[in-house]
Amino acid sequence: MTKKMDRRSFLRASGGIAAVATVNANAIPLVGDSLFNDKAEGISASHYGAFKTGVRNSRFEQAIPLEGDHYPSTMIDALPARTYAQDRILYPCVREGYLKNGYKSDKSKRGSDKYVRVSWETAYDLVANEMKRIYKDFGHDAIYGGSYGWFCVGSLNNPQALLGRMLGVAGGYTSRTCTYSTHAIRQITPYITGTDESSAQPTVYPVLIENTECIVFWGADLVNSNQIAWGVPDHEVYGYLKQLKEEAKKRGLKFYIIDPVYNNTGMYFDAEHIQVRPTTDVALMLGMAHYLYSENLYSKDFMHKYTIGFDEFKKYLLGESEDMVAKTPEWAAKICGVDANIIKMLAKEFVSKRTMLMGGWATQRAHHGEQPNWMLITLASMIGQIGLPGGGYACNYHYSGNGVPMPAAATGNTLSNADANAKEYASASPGLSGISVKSKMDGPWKQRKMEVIPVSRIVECLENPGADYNFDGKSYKYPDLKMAYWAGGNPFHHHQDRNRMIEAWQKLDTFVVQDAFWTATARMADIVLPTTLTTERNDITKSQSNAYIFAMKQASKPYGEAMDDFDIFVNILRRFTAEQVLAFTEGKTKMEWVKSFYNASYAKAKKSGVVMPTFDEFWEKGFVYFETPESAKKFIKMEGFRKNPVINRLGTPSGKIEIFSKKIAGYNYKGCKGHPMWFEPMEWLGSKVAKEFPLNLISPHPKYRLHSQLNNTWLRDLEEVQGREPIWINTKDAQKRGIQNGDVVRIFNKRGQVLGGAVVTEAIMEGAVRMQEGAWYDPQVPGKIGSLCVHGDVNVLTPDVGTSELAQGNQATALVEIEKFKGELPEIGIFKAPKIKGI
Ligand SMILES: Nc1nc2c(c(=O)[nH]1)N[C@H]1C(S)=C(S)[C@@H](COP(=O)(O)OP(=O)(O)OC[C@H]3O[C@@H](n4cnc5c(=O)[nH]c(N)nc54)[C@H](O)[C@@H]3O)O[C@H]1N2
Ligand SMILES: Nc1nc2c(c(=O)[nH]1)N[C@H]1C(S)=C(S)[C@@H](COP(=O)(O)OP(=O)(O)OC[C@H]3O[C@@H](n4cnc5c(=O)[nH]c(N)nc54)[C@H](O)[C@@H]3O)O[C@H]1N2
Ligand SMILES: [Mo]
Repeated sequence: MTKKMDRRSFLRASGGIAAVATVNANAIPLVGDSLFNDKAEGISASHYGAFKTGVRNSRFEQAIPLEGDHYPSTMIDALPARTYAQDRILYPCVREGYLKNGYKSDKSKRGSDKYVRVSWETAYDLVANEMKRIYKDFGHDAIYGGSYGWFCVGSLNNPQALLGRMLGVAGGYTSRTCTYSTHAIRQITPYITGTDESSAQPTVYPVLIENTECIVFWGADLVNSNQIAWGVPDHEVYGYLKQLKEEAKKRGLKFYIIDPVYNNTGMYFDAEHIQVRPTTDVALMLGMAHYLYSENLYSKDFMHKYTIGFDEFKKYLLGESEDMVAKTPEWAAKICGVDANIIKMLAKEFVSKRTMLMGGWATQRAHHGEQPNWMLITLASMIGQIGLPGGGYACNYHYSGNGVPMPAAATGNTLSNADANAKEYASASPGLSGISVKSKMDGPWKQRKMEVIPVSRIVECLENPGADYNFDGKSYKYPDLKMAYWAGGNPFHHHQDRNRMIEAWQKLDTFVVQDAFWTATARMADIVLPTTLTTERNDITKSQSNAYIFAMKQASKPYGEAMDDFDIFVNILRRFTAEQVLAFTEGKTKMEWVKSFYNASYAKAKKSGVVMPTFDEFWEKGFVYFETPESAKKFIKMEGFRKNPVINRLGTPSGKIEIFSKKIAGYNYKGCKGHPMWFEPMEWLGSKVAKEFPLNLISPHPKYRLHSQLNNTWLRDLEEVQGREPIWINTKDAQKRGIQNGDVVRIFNKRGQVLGGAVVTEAIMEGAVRMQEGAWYDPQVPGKIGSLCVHGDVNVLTPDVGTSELAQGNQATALVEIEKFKGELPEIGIFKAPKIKGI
């Protein structure tokens, strides 16, 4: 019998090892009270935060943020509503034409065909038989299982990792590399600084609060996008943002926002708005660089000691190479729309104050998106404050609470948030999150087969089977895909150029979708499999900050016939062999897996001298909390490199910041050369296309959704205009078109057309319009290519063209025209489940 452990015995002095955090049972946040609870108190977690579950009549009716959540997000409140949304998938369904004719069905019927309810047994048979046919006739790489997307948190029920594991065990598949978030930045920055700058740890906030004099939000909306995290957020970052704001009052800390939009962060900090035309930031930075150089204001010492290749870049900057044009502030002003005198003022200010440049990711989600981050690092180098307290740059303050001091994962919290943001090909490999299973796969499966494509090239791959393409210095061949299996992502939201995509998708014999809701993606599937939501199953996860491990306890029964992703995959493998089932489950039940993840952390913690509660104690309490060591509050990005660039050389060939990269120059790419450059994007306000489509649309991340998630709840009411996704338009642009605030408008270009609700505002600059990503695609004529999307899916309008041969990344901007919508307003149909035969 285990004696109930004294809480204090969890507490342990760090024993002189500063980096080791402790488990602190006393500092544990209590949870708020539920209004109603008819069962044992539950706790669960999400990308929006951890919460306590309020249950009544066996229904999950309330999500109460944990007290440990410093600034709970509104999105948490909508979790019960989404559980019982009208568009939840109740039963496995098959498209009528597919049920009759299988893989020989008429694929142009996808989107318009009826669905038929089938039993789970029939659904499993259909999936397994089709996989077997494809393996036999076409080989493993004909099945696409990349399945990108923001599935719910949970170390066990990670559908993407589980799908990879199932397909790996069954016979292999084609997966993906990169993410829609960081496609260009994560490909280019390792060449420049030796690190993927999208995930590199930035200088922590306490250091900024003490030292920084000027903060630049450069296409970064910290106040909005920190609401969510890839793991579970505790929103501690908002406390630091508040301190920064207070600091500004005390000692004149200055804030700039460089953005076409006066975004949430600009407003919060009352920042000075520099209106830059979309996708022209590189020109703006070049203008600053030219001024710093010609006025002799830049740090020669830094350039000399810590960078290479300034000479090659300088020739370009001064107009002595490439286009032979000097990149003066006046040159830049014509492109980016910022007055030359302001460009000079900014450059002078940044170099004379302790300045932190905070870059976001929208600038790299554009044609030639490799350039902005390279140029930002070049500019920061010229400013010369990299590695100093509060100066330099970072490209991820806007994301997942980065910049908040946190306990190192070495303290025992080994649970992983990995996989969808997999860094290398290898880490996209099958494996339950939190544990590597590769080494455990014995038998015939150890030759697990997996190919990859860059994630955003999926449509190009479908259109060009067998074709060669360039990526990151090498040439590859697109596989000939026959089947795609999606679990935990929403490609008919996240991918660009919807109409082209619908046509390309017809190339697939079979499309399987596993989701909880009738998303636009599910409605394009041949086989639809309903999954549980997190509050309907048991799991375990950690906070993004490493400060917590959370128990995720089932609050209500699975809705309809929904099954856990894990069980769906086991049942498919049962159609293969018992050995394969065992390779997948390793003989463990789901709860045994959950326990094993906890125990792995427990063992690791013990090694570093931290005693965690036993699994049973943890499960009862609902969480473990690790304290942040003082040392973590002092972290300065690249401090070591600055102090000693020889010992702490960067992971680049030269060991320094590469303003010129011999490697990249050697690839001889048209769209990415040896140093950062201004390339004209395919569509921008200065291009020919702008004559016909004169407004530059940008598509940032939504305030009241996680991409498309939660759009099927009352959160829509907080923003929508006449039931349509809002589109922000400047007063002058609206006037020219006779558009008033609150009008329904039609937004169109050569790729397609959508309806939106006009928000006429000065918060967006003239010439630009803004529509958030993630509104559900709702074609007036379902399945029809070119049909008007009546709800406002921005990806009907965006182009699907890679950033360049280097990163092959996705874009999020486009040129469009807008007119007032006349005629009868079409109804929104996407949030009701389709009519299903057999019910
Ligand atoms: N125009 C434009 N497009 C963009 C962007 C942009 O800025 N502009 N941003 C891009 C970026 S950065 C991203 S990350 C992508 C996001 O694209 P996605 O991650 O694909 O979008 P989500 O809406 O989060 O889709 C997640 C889906 O997983 C389902 N799901 C959740 N939990 C589970 C589960 O446990 N099991 C199963 N089987 N399913 C589950 C949800 O119901 C939902 O349908 O969009 C990209 N697209
Ligand atoms: N609430 C909420 N938070 C989220 C998400 C969500 O869906 N909802 N998604 C999460 C995910 S997956 C990701 S990848 C991150 C995304 O993080 P980001 O990619 O950084 O976020 P975005 O909202 O796309 O863009 C940030 C800012 O860039 C501006 N911008 C757009 N184009 C340009 C340009 O050409 N130049 C300049 N200077 N600025 C420009 C936008 O107006 C916006 O203010 O956010 C994460 N956080
Ligand atoms: Mo993302």
